[in-house]
Amino acid sequence: MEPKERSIDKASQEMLKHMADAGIENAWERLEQQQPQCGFGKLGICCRNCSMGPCRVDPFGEGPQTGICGADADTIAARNMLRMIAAGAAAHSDHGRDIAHTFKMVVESESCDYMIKDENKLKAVATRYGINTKGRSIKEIAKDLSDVVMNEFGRQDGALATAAAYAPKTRQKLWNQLGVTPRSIDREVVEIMHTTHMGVGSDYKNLIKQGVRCSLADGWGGSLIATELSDILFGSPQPIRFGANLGVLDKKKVNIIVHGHEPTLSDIVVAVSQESELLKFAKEKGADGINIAGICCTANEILMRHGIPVAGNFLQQELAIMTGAVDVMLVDVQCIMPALSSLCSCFHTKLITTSPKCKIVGAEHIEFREDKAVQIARQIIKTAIENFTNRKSEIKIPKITERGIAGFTTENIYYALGGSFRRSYRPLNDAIISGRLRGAAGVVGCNNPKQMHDYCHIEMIKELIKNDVLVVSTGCGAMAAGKAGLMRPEAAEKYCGQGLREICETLGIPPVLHVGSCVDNSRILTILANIVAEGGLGDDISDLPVAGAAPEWMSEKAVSIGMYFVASGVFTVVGEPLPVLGAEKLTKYLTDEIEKELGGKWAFEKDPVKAARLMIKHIEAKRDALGINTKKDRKLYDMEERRALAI
Ligand code: SF4
Ligand code: MSK
Repeated sequence: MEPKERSIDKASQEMLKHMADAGIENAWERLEQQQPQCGFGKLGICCRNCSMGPCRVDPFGEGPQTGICGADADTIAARNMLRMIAAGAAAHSDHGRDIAHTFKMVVESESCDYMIKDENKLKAVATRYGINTKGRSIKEIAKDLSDVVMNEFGRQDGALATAAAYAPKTRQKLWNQLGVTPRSIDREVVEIMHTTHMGVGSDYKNLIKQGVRCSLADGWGGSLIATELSDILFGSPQPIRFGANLGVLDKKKVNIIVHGHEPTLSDIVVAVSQESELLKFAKEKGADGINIAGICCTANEILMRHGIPVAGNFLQQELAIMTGAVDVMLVDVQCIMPALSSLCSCFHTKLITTSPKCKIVGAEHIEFREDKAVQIARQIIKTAIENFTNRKSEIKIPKITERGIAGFTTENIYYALGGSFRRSYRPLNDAIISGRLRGAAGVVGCNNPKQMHDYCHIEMIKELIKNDVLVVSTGCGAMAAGKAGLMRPEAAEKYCGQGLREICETLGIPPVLHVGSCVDNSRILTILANIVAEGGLGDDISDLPVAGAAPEWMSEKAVSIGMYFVASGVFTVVGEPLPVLGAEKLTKYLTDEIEKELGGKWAFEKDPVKAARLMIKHIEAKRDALGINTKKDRKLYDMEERRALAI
């Protein structure tokens, strides 16, 4: 397959050719080696939950229709899906727990390498949980908040305080009625593992109920805690310019790529990298400086807060090493291909793992400890500087970089969408009600070599913004949009329909708003909650003219994310179908019947333009239901009437 058929990204195409010329394999070739992939696995109808199996159900109806224990296709596929949700929710929420531990350390220690950088956000978050902030010191407030969030992971009684503090009341009422209110984060993950054990649950609807509850503990729990505490500790993002793609690597500088998800170490690496002593050491070794760039969501975290450039998204991790210019690939957790180890051994690149949860054979392990963060960051940077002199192969960095604006959050979107003087979602709601904006869509998630790299993200986004749908994006999808120039304000003129273009041009914002990393999908939830609270667009998230999509998803986290969006009332389209198609009743339930219960449902559509049209159709149907699609006569206001509008 030609590079052009694998990726729409020019820099990636260049590196894919370079890889082919060098005879080095990559994820696309390993996908080809896997063909044909197991049909039972794809359809979700194989089970190895006990040693009577593995069992599989014949999708053509000729062979066995149950496993040895009698589990049918719907039970098996539902159990498999639940275990994906459990893994995804655990990954996000364990990330949240790690940040919560760092926060606790800051609260308890007199001096450590971290501090509370955003005191206003601390107070705002504490207030949400009902913590008194008046007349109290920052430490006192932070201590109470730390106790509350720590309790969220292992609480034994009651329900998740975070979901109660952030989700719209109408939604909470519905969850209570349906019995899916999350109780505690760890409990919901554990309960999935119990429920899906051999001989426990076999009613597919009841199984999905637990999947819903666990995913809610992720979105409105673990992920949300990760986002909020990261803002408090590392600073809330503000709109910031950034560069994206492999061209951000610098041949003359020491290049360190941070890759994974957790910002705790990378945030310190960024700060320490500009210390004069380290810069001097780099100079002594012949380098012009120290260049930090990111891959995957660690990149998004430090991009949003420091404007650190993005080297690439998930499928570019191997391509970055191929440049020969990466002195250290520093990884934390999640989305790190084990293949990096053998690939790095072809170059001088040092692969450094830092988490006890993520060790890779062949990588150097420098264990990260929050209480020694600066010391460890310095050690890693020194290792990279020393390794600069070991570069052996030809350096080949594609001269391709795009620029854009990132750093939008639930809080600063007020300003971005309303101008400097109106701290409210009113302008956004009004734009939707007037029809200038038809609605909003979240386009998020990974890359997957089964789909042309970045193609589905970009084509879907273009179709949405052409139809006046504002797009918010996270994760690798956001990076795809950034690399394609869709996060430049100028993109509005080229790609948007008239309504969205006018809004972008008036406010100077891009038509695609970068709202962060995978855990920051919680920002999309809280944006939706704010739109509901602002009023005029129904009483619940399920009333809003919005939709979500993960056109190139691959990670189990995406299944948890998709499920919590559906459970929050959002129509959610994924490219690669969930592995449930071998289970007829379950598929119908997830893509149709579940909407009557939760207000949201799943859809599977690989063609990104067709998928975007499904989303637009849904948005228009919601507008119809709200009664805001009727064309109103233009009204000329006199001054008194204008004052009465109070805008
Ligand atoms: Fe087979 Fe049932 Fe065991 Fe699964 S749990 S492997 S379907 S016997
Ligand atoms: S990094 S989970 S490939 S978005 Fe968050 Fe990208 Fe998906 Fe990993």
